[in-house]
Amino acid sequence: MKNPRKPPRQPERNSSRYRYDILCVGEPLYELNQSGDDLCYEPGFGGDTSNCAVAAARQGASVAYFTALGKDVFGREFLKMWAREGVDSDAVILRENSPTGLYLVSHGPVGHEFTYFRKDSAASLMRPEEIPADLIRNSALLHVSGISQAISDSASRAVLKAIDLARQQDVRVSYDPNLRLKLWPLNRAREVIHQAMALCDIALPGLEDAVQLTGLDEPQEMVEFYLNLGAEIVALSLGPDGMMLGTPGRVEKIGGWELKTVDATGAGDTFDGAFLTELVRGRLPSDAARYANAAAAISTTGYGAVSPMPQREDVEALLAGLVA
Ligand code: KDG
Repeated sequence: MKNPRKPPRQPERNSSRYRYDILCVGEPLYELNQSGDDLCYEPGFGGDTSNCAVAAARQGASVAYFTALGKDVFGREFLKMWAREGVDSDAVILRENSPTGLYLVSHGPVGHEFTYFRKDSAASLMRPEEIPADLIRNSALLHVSGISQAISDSASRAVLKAIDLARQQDVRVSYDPNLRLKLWPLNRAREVIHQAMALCDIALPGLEDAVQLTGLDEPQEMVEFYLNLGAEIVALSLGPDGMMLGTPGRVEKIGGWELKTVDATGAGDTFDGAFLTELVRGRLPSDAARYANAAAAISTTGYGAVSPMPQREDVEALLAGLVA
């Protein structure tokens, strides 16, 4: 059954009600990314919702992030990185005795593989009562993900509390399933993710995740599945082939870009941040999708989740045909 919802509302940028265009909630992970064939790992920043926050800030959105960090070197590096990127982290909780999560990205013939060191991390201890209600009320849009819910039961409930507060305050909600089967089994993931996505306005699944979560074969059917679940806008990412966009009564394919990919880590998060920024700026979903496809393509041309993310001028140059 389609969930009952309020009439669609475009988030208004810079209206007096909202201090932030986008608030992201989840777990940042310090990143070590294999930069060549040998065991040489370059430091960087990851964590899907933090990636989305940075991508949005680079496109000009006003962004806040909420999580918990350890009082450790990686936690301090995240605070410095968000400050450099213009992502507000004032509400981030610092925990004395729990670490900031870490992951390795290794590259092989079938693409990238993640190895996590995040058990009992500061973010995984997130509890519903820690969710900052004021921050949600002051944001036009809340963005969360399946990873934000996979890291622990209490974090999962915290995400549901954030969604609930957003709905009460008429704040739009976007959700990327970001299925990570190293974190939880498929059946549990499907149940939790679809329960949450039924409460969201914007669904941002990737094709491989949607195949597993919906059990469907055709992208068009997957888009319809998420529209029926309750989203007003579904952006199904098809990787280099672009994306399939669903809005009530219309499903269309929007082509992608073939740039020289070296590492696709964070490309989906870059898509999310760019797409949400453009929606918040009042652009049509199809224009937002074209823009976000270009941003995501650029993000695959360098190693790491965050460092190759484009600034707005890079995306506009690609769209204008100024870059091959
Ligand atoms: O989408 C990229 C993220 O998956 C990566 O940065 C790490 O958040 C991460 C995770 O938990 O896999």
